[in-house]
Amino acid sequence: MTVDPSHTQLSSLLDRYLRALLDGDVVAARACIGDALELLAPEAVYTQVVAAALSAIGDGWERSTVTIAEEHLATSLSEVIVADLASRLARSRRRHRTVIVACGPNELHAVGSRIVADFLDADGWDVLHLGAMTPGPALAELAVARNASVVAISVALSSHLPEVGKACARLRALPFAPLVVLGGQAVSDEQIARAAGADFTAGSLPELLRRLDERLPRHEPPAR
Ligand code: B12
Repeated sequence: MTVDPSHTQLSSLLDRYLRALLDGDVVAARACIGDALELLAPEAVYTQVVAAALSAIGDGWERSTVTIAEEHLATSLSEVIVADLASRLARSRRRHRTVIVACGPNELHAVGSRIVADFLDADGWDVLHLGAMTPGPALAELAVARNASVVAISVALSSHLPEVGKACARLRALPFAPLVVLGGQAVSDEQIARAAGADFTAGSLPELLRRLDERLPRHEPPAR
């Protein structure tokens, strides 16, 4: 059961969680996530706690109040938390369609792509998650080999967009071209996604699931 949490409750929880991340204290971090799940739906815990904390860590790193070691510790612990949270997502019937999720060429920011992969898996897609720095030719090769319906690429840095554009062009030139979706911090709107050669982007994970479902609807089982 989740209720609308007060701003104060959430911000003190976020402070505790941030402390746990910076201390590298997995027990405390898990306890915070347990408390967050009492206040918020699992989907909201990803955005309002896990991603919000990493964003604060990034700001601290930029201002030199968070060290590189602390940032690495926090990211590594966040990966554990994200893996825990995946089992809390409501699961849908399988779609029998494959989605490849990957970070674009040169892209090391991989936590977001893992979350995208977990949401798609829970929504019934067969997900192949390739993680950081996936070269464009490898992506196209796998899309053919596994007959992928969708390729979702995560891009955090705008400077990576030209190489991502080349990867999109390769995918679109395939005989049975998959839908190509871009997202992540460097893809803040549809125009950026289209300019790079993608079909679309989505401003949130629920929107991603909805738009994919519109383009590739789930096959209904035959009526008895
Ligand atoms: C952790 C981290 C790293 C780690 C990444 C390790 C890893 N295993 O992922 C390391 C240390 C490698 C790193 C390196 C760098 N980083 Co860094 N990093 C971060 C940090 C702190 C957290 C990133 C994160 O995981 N966020 C949480 C996830 C959940 O958020 P997300 O990725 O945005 O994903 C969400 C959405 O965007 C969306 N989404 C993601 N992908 C997709 C895909 C699709 C298809 C869709 C629809 C949606 C979608 O869904 C997710 C869930 O909501 C951010 C701070 C921040 N504000 O995020 C900086 C940050 C992104 N990094 C930054 C920088 C500058 C760098 C470096 C250039 C630093 C350097 N000088 O070396 C390098 C670049 C490395 C590279 N080649 O990619 C800057 C980028 C600024 C900018 N916009 O240019 C940031 C913002 C820090 C800051 N405040 O300055 N970084």
